[in-house]
Amino acid sequence: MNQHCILVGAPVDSGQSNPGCLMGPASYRVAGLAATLEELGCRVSDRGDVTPRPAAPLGCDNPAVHSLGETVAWQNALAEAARAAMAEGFPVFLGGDHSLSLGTVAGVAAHAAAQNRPLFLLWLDAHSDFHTLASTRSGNLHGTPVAYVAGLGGFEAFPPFDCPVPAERICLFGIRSVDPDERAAMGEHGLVPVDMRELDERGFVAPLKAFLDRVRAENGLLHVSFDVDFLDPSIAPAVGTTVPGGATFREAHLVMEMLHESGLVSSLDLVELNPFLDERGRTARLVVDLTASLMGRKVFDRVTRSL
Ligand code: 4U7
Ligand code: MN
Ligand code: MN
Ligand code: MN
Repeated sequence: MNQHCILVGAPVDSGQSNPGCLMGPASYRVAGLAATLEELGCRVSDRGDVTPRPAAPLGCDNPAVHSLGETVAWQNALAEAARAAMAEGFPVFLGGDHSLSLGTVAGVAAHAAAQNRPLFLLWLDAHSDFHTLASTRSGNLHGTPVAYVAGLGGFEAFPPFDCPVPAERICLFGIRSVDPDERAAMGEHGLVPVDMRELDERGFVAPLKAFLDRVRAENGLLHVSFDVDFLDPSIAPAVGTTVPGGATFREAHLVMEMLHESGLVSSLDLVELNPFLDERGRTARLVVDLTASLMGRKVFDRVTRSL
């Protein structure tokens, strides 16, 4: 794989209330992400961490919402960094909590629009992240990025997003925690997630393949947003919002291997790792290994058996 991987650190911690995600980029670097990608034949440029401009305090009608000004400052800085990185190669955004995708997806979408190509979004997550500023009860903005990039109203405090991703180009995959307001909003918007129940019944291959076939048919760009809580907490303890019943080790690698084989992925977020909650770096190392699978490493070489 001769990709030019651009590592962009996004130590965002303002989108939730469990401090520690700001250590994520450092943890991936310590776990050897750059060297791992180089071993696979990628050219790697580590651009260091993005620094937002000083945040102006911002408020909104929902008193639960916190750190709005800070999150908007990150969003602006990351949208700019994402757009620049897309012009150069394959960006890997090292989070940071999931509010960073408010910025990365905005930047990637602007790039796709300039190229006149449709943008598709694969959201690997336990949660649907479909809250608006009005509906969030926790006030944690890492629960809002899908609604924002889908173009829902109720984001007046945020920079306007003029190239929303239509529902049929968004695949929420691995979902097992949806709040009532999110469920209602998804229903109104026509967004049908691929939840864990569906994956239990149909397996991981058929639903993922169906989505990838649509990306290919429309010559789309594909942004993958990988929330570490997509994984089962037994293999990935370093997240603030664990939900039981997540993807196993092999299920997650299979997703990444299929993504590699598709050749369709054009950018990647790695979000929600909280190294403060990790056990001797095992979650960080697992995410590095999953990224390696996405970039072409085979965990198990396929054995051809002759009968
Ligand atoms: B993540 C939650 F209530 N829905 O709004 C909320 F369950 O980026 C969780 O997917 C949001 O980790 C999780 O706070 C956001 C909660
Ligand atoms: Mn999540
Ligand atoms: Mn998320
Ligand atoms: Mn989380």
